[in-house]
Amino acid sequence: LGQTAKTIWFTGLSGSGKSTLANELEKRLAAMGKHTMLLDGDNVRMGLNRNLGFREADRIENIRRIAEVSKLMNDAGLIVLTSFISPFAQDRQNAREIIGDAFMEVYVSTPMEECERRDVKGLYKKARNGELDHFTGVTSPYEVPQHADVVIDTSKFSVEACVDQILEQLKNQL
Ligand code: GGZ
Repeated sequence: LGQTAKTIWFTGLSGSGKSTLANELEKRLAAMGKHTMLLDGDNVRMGLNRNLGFREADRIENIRRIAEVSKLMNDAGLIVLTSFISPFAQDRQNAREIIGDAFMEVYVSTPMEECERRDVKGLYKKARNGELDHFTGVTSPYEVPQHADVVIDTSKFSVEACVDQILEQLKNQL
């Protein structure tokens, strides 16, 4: 394909803006002639991982499978973008080891208050009301990344500016 494989691994709370940034980055990469694959809840949790929920063991297995699939797609030469909360540091570390040098971690650091204010799907409200168990940030932990390659707060910058920041980091690596 004449391109260097990468996995751009987005992590952050529900509502932080991971999928918005991943989708916009994918468009920008496509415009540069790059071949990409975006993995998110819609295409992974509905299919390959449909037997997994949100308990700790299920999240661990969710992320493990996504890392292995990303690795396979990198081997096929694709630039992979993954958009999952991936709340546990150990699992992100395992993903980094599975994927190797191609791995790039993007921490979408939008504060919890802003994610909860957005509450696009009403899930924070449900979690607060006790209608949704194991909800990240409310009744399930999110371990803040200590070694992210890029850290972006979507409450401070436009989508375009956030994507520019990621592309700046990717520059010379593609
Ligand atoms: C967290 C949940 C939950 C619970 C459903 N906790 O904002 P969304 O809706 O579109 O994205 C969230 C998505 C999280 O799935 P991931 O595969 O990214 O999670 S993990 O990486 O931790 O395995 C949210 C929705 O699923 N959702 N229930 N209890 N998010």
